[in-house]
Amino acid sequence: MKFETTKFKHNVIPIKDIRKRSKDFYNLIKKRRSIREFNSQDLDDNIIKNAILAAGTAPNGANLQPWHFVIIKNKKIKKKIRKAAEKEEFKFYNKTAPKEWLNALKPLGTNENKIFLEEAPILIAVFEKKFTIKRKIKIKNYYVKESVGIATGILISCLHYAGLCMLTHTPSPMSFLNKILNRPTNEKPFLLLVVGFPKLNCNIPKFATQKKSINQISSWI
Ligand code: IYR
Repeated sequence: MKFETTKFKHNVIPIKDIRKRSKDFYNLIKKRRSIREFNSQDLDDNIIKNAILAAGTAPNGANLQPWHFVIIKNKKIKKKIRKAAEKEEFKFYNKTAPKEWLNALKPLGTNENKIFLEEAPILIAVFEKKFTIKRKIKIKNYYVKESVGIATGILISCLHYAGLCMLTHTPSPMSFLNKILNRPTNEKPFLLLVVGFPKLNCNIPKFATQKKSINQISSWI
């Protein structure tokens, strides 16, 4: 493909508004919390569609867009995913997880029970594509983890901005998602986003509300 350009149109905003908007965004995003208790209130497809389209604008390696999103609404499939995830999580919590890891998870109070995978109205399985197959030819993708990570961040930000709650769930290993969702082997599950509204009186771990200060997370030189 040859190099062509097109004019960039930037929306110029006065600096005082930029200041305000940066603060507004921080005030909004700092309210995001991972929740694990969902009610079953349905969502319309357009809300999720817009969030997926937003994720698809993420900066990524060579604009090859190495991602695929599967939106799961079907109750039977959610049940299958819950069963398979709980099987893996049981092994994790009772056999394979190192003590150190289990200790790090203690303040979150997580365990192998993943009822939310059935209760939440929407699951979004995010897949990363190490390569793409076009007419039986393998096309390599670049910076796949970075690209899919950024896309997922935008997806989460969009859903939170819209007013929804989420959990980024990462059962390990997640290859059961390929089987259940019928995805090809060039796609690897990146994470499972559980989306919906919190149950009445939904609890969250206090520990997760404590965020590091600006001095702890940044150096200015
Ligand atoms: N995948 C497990 C364990 C887990 C791991 C991390 I790191 C967390 O931040 C939370 C949970 C689970 O989902 O329970």
